[in-house]
Amino acid sequence: MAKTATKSAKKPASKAASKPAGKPAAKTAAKPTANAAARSVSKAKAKRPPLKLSMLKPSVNNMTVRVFARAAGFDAAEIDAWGHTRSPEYMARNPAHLTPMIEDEGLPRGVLWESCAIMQYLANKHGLEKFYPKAPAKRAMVDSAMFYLIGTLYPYVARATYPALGFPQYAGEVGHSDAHPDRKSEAQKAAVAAIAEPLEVFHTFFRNGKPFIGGKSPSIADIRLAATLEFLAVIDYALPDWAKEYMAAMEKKLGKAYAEPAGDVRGYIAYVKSQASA
Ligand SMILES: N[C@@H](CCC(=O)N[C@@H](CS)C(=O)NCC(=O)O)C(=O)O
Repeated sequence: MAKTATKSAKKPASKAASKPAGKPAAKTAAKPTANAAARSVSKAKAKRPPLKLSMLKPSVNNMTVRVFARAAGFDAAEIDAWGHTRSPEYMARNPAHLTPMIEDEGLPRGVLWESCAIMQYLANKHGLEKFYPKAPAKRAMVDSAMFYLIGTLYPYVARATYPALGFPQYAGEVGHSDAHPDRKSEAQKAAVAAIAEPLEVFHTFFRNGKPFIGGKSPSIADIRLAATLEFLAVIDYALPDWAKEYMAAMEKKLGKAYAEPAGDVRGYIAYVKSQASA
């Protein structure tokens, strides 16, 4: 399932890598800054060591790590990888050509991709128990929520939103085929309908009456979930009240650490929506 999510998520950026999809993306990402790392320091005094992060601004996979880096107080040097993920230099380091990607000397291959793995690694390395509890049982629930998201919820979200976002879907799917537009529309609607069940699981099972999956404060699973739900705005998905309140609580709790990267995703969505209604 994770493979599915990865494949589905690769596509948009593949396209993005060769052809920027829209104005905000162009604004935010078309100016390649791969060689000119833009410092993005959270307003709060950075307490962690510098972090080199290759990212794409319109992506919720990237938003996840960008929010975490800010919330955890890393001094993140964000490198806009727009248009560079398939370059020989990038692929020499990261043959999966994916973002987000961090560079860290402590890693066997010097780099790490996959948003959840990055947050787990950084939390482990720097003892950030607030975001990723150490106790095995508590940690297992955070891991379970993240795997469930990547393996089950995200593929539905991708199939439901990528057509509207202008991102291609992955090989083998109706949306990727040359099927009649009606068939593609049916497939998209089926994916939209499928979102409700896993969404409810996050609410009833993982949150289980608590404000966040992590309890009183957001865990890395909460950051991953809230960022993922941001994409649903592109299809005006009717989020249940609890989910709206949950996202608002995430933003309130994390402040600019959440709002700043979310602003890039929201800006992209606003742009594609304005294009669709033009
Ligand atoms: N499951 C991965 C998905 C990562 C991913 O698909 N990244 C896309 C952007 S959303 C990417 O960088 N694609 C670039 C490419 O394929 O060239 C994660 O959570 O980090």
